[in-house]
Amino acid sequence: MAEITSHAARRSVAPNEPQAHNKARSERPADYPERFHVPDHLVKWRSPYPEYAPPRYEAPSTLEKSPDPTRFSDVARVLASYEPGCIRIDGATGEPLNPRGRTGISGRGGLYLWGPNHAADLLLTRFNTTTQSLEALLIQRKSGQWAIPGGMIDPGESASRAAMRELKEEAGISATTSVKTRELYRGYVDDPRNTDNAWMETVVFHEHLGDADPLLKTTPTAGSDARAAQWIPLSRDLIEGLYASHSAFVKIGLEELLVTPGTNAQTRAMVGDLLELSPRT
Ligand code: RP5
Repeated sequence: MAEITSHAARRSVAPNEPQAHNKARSERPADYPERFHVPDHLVKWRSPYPEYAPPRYEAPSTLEKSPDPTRFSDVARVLASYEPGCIRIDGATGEPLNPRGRTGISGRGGLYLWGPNHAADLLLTRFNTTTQSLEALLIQRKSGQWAIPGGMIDPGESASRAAMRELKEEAGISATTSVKTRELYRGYVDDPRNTDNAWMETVVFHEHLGDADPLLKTTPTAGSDARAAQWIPLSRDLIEGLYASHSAFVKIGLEELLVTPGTNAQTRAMVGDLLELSPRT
């Protein structure tokens, strides 16, 4: 299996310009308690919120399988974030603080690691010449939401290898050729599992496949924990409904397509429509 080649066209969120998170304070997996209400103006830790009393939650699977100790004070490893300088420790509890602010739940929730939990994602797009539509390879998560293929990075594994492994496990596609993939994004994910003390970060790669790409010879087959895997025509509604921050990742990928030499005129027009851009002259 070929290693993904990263290019410089990478985006990350500067740690001194954090964006708000929304799903991490409004959505939750079925087993999570209800989140303590965090209004927009009280998301940032620096905004005083004396009434803030989030429920503490650690899923049974986290307590059973996490390689981290139950108490953060017993953690020996150094926390590493994809957003340098963003690890802050709460002076009161001694636990790491979510860099985007309050989530309405403390503890690790369903995430195994204190602080950042690292994933890798792979956005594959193509122009379908038969249906004349711009498509993305998507998987349907257990929750029913559509997402780009991706998953947790194993210990010692590179992000690019993890992305290729997840493509195989979730969509049944083996990239056996030299895939030239762009690294689109590296940083925080607005994931419904995030808590005040544990959160998702990811590296997202993107490849726009040409008509003759060997990867197109394989029909996607759902595997691992995916309910379905298929090429789906992109629409604004589909993009907006994607899991966690995947909508933002797809939009970044589409923006990159506009500035990529060789992108055909039909694809450019479709991307412009999806991103609601004015026609280019
Ligand atoms: C998201 O969760 C990441 O972007 C990635 O797609 C996914 C990884 O979690 P699992 O699919 O392994 O649960 O935050």
